[in-house]
Amino acid sequence: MVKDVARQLVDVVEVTAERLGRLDESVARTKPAPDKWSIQEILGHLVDSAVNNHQRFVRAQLVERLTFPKYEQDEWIRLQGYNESPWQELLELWRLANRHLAHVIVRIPADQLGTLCEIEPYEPVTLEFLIEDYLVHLQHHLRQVDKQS
Ligand code: NI
Repeated sequence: MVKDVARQLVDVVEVTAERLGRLDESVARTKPAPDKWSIQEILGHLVDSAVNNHQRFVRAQLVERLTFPKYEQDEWIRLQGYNESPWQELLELWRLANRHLAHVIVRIPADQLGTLCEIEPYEPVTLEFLIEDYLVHLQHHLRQVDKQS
């Protein structure tokens, strides 16, 4: 149920933001290896995921079938300089972007959840799948953050 996803989303971001808020900025910015993301960069990637999915979740309700570009994740991180963002601001941006997304998700009418969404170059999936997968992706990266903090 997407309403469960929305509830879990709020719970997980509140608990995580509280915990990561106590993390030292220098730890958040440490890259475990030159080609690996720091905690800040992972959070930045999750902001990118939130803003892209925000667009998908709203746009999918306005069309018969959604076609939307993917985002080039490493390039997005590099271009936005996430490792130089103020840590507390980035964390707050992430927390609030997700709270808003939860607010959007609970308002999607049930009959819209089957709308097909094609995120190029992948096969089309339903809006419901995108919403569920959004949380799975977020949790995957939070486990990565756990290991690095
Ligand atoms: Ni990812």
